[in-house]
Amino acid sequence: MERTLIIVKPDGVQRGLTGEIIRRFEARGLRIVGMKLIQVSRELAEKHYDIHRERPFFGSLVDYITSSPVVVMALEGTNAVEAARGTIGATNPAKAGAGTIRGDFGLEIGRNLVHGSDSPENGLIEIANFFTDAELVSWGRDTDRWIFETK
Ligand code: D4T
Repeated sequence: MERTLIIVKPDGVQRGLTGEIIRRFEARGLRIVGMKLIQVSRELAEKHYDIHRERPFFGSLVDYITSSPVVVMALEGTNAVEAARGTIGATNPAKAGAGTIRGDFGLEIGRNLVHGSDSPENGLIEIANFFTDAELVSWGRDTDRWIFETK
């Protein structure tokens, strides 16, 4: 089943929104298969944001994600990547719709609260960057058949 990496960024953790953010993904039906609070190193941040290395905001992006602890989650479900990005909202919170995490809790692009992988391929790569195999749990919920039609 498709997997995506979610990061509750430093502003989300500092503002006490971690529980609310996790709640939204759980309510959506996504299954948590990995979760931990970590301090991201500059090395890991630069690896995670490598695609943005040449962009003018790269430095501030790395400073931001390493500025305070984050909560990282590996989530699993049908169309997990697209579903999570819908729940997160547009990159710039100013343009994110009401009802999305960024639309409900954010104002600025450099404080956009949460990261979600942008493709199933990147989901697997990013999860492997943040989690060891031993930290990921394959399990089933008793509610899965009420969320996944094929279960
Ligand atoms: P992430 O990767 O954090 O989930 O964000 P998105 O997938 O929605 O957006 P992105 O990869 O295009 O941007 C990554 C990260 O960079 C910040 N950013 C982006 C910024 O500070 N200024 C900018 O102009 C852009 C495009 C916000 C998210």
